[in-house]
Parts: sequence; structure tokens; C-alpha cells
Amino acid sequence: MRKEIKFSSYRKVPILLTNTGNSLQLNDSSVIISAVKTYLISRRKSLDEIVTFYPAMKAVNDQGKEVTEYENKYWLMLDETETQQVYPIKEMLVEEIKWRKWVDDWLVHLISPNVYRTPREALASFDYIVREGKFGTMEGFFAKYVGALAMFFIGKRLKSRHHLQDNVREDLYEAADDWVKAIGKHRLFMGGSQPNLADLAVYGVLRVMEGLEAFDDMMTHTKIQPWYHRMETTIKEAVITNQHQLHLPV
Ligand SMILES: N[C@@H](CCC(=O)N[C@@H](CS)C(=O)NCC(=O)O)C(=O)O
Repeated sequence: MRKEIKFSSYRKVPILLTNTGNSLQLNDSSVIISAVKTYLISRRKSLDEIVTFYPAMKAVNDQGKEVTEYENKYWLMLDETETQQVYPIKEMLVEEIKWRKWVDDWLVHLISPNVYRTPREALASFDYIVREGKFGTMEGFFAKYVGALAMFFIGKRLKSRHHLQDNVREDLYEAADDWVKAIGKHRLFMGGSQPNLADLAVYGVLRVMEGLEAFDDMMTHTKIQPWYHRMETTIKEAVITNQHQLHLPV
């Protein structure tokens, strides 16, 4: 909620706060996953140093609004040996960047028009948001009805701004199938036997629709389900492994 990010001059989520060495704030989901992966691969560099490779650029967008973009956000900051290790073939790096851009420039814009497509779906989406969020009873009630109504209309505006088809589900289905096609039949993930950051970005965007009609429709009308379930399983296993390694309570 807005009051929970009052401490920050960057006003969007996600924000990552670290407690390794100096506490550090990382903004933007692409910067976060690039910086953390760089950190995990090249243990020599500190996160403080890594973050300096992703400087913020303030610019004014088409609507005259000030926006913050981060330089190099799709790049890992690796030396030659590390790059060889992560991307043995140059095409792997090019492909990962291409699809991460696709997620930010296209896939993410399909969410709001789809989950707020009809007043009924908008209410279901807000029912979910209110249930998960920290709302008081009255606050939650207002958030649900006012929020659903507002987002129903904003969803329509976003649909036209991003040139979606009249039936917004069609774009969602096409996107899901384009993604599955890009992976092809011979690998489990775009990253091969393990997910890369493009897999993670696609999963992160689609996951927000879980429990909603748009998500169920996408599962039944596209071929994305096997890949999606592989992502779920792989992430679950990685979490368990890390909890054991870090001696955290499971
Ligand atoms: N490119 C950013 C986009 C972040 C973003 O737009 N977050 C939305 C919520 S999903 C937000 O915080 N919006 C509030 C605002 O724009 O004021 C990222 O990937 O992290």
C-alpha cells in the first residue's frame, strides 16, 4: 500500500531492501532480478557495487509525465569467464534480453485489461486484492467497490493505449502461445534445463492472475500449462533448498 512505501522517493512496487552489508534499495523488477543474479554468479562483487551499474535515468514520456528508467536493466554484469558460463552461446543472451523486453513492453500490459475486463471480473479481482492486503473492514469495502469501478474504466483506457484487440483474451492467448512456441519442443525452459530471467519474468507477470478467470481461461485455451507447472515446481524446490542452506525455518 502507498503508506508502506512512504520511505521511498521511488513510488512503485516492487522495491527490494537488502540487509547484506549496507542496507540498500533496489527499484524495478528487471533491475532487481538482473542485480541479484549478477550477485549470485559473481560473488566477488558486492551488491553495492553491482547497483551502480544500473543508474536511474529520469525522462519525460509521451504523456508529459516524468518517468524513471534504469540503464542496462536487462544485462548481467559479468566478466568474460562468467558470461561464457551463463551464456555458452551468444544467441542465449540475445534471446533472453529479447523476451525480457517483450514482457515489459507487451505481456505486462495485457494484465489489467484482462483482469478488469467486465465489472464482474473487476470485482473478483478486487475481492482478491482486499483479501490479501492489509485493509480495515470499511476501508476494504470501499477499496473493493470503488477500486473495481475505477479499474474497470482504467482497464479500457489501457486497452486502447496499448492497442489490444477488442477481445482482450485473444491477445493473452496469443502471447501465451507465442511464448510456448519460442521455447519450442526441445527444452524445458527458455533457459534450457533451468529457467533463465526471461522465464522468471514471464512467470512473474502471469502469476498475478492466479485465482482469476483470466488465468483459468489462459490455462484452458493455450498450451502454456506444462511450462507454468514446471516453473512452479522448480521455484518451490529452489525455495526449499535455499531455506535449508540458509538454516531458515521452513
Ligand atoms: N517497470 C517497473 C514497473 C513497476 C510498476 O509499474 N508497478 C506498479 C504496480 S504493479 C506500481 O507500483 N504503480 C504505482 C504507480 O505507478 O504510481 C517494474 O517492473 O518494477
